[in-house]
Amino acid sequence: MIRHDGLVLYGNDMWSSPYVLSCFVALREKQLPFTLRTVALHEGAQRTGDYLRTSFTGRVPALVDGEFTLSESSAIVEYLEDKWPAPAHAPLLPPDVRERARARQIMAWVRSDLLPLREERSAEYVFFPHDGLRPHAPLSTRGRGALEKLIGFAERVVPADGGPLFGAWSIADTDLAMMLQRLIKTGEPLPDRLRAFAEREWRRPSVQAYVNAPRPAQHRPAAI
Ligand SMILES: N[C@@H](CCC(=O)N[C@@H](CS)C(=O)NCC(=O)O)C(=O)O
Repeated sequence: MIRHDGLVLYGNDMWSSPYVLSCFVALREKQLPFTLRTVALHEGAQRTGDYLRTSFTGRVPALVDGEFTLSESSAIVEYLEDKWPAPAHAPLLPPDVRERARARQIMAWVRSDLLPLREERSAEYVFFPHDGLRPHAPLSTRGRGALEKLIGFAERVVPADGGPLFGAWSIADTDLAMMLQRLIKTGEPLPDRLRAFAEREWRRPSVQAYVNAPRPAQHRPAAI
């Protein structure tokens, strides 16, 4: 039997990282017991020797599985999927090889594109009350371009009923919903189908466990 009692997930102490969210949801969906340890990014704790011995990148998330450590959220998700596969554990990716590839396409895309949107509609607006945050300015031309790209892409992949992207839940649903929540929480109009998709995904218990985690009342930005 594979041991999995040493799992530790490192996340930021503000609980506002979309990348940690993805790994947290993956662990919860697989029903793997784990400890979440927080790293104070605003104090630069990710750049100290202690954390750098655990994390290859000096960023969150990082996963510790016994002697093994891993950074990069998509690598962590894939590791969990490989080590604790379906049917013994809930799948994180669709069973069909092409749908798995398409799910990975979405995962890679939300992590590598839409930078102006990620900057101008930061994840803090999703996880913190807005009265403690710098008010968000209207989107710049680049930000609006990224918004239009996101909506156009999402309209191609979200089913008409706003249900899961590949017939059953996958971690790509969480990743895409996180990106759409940046718009919902900052009052941008969204097509009904996309709003329904993102709000349904947000009600998922594994996502709610992250959304409702006890976090500091006041957001403190990361040092970088
Ligand atoms: N590509 C990485 C991105 C991780 C990342 O950017 N983490 C941010 C928090 S959301 C971080 O640790 N920032 C602190 C720093 O870079 O010093 C992943 O998917 O895990």
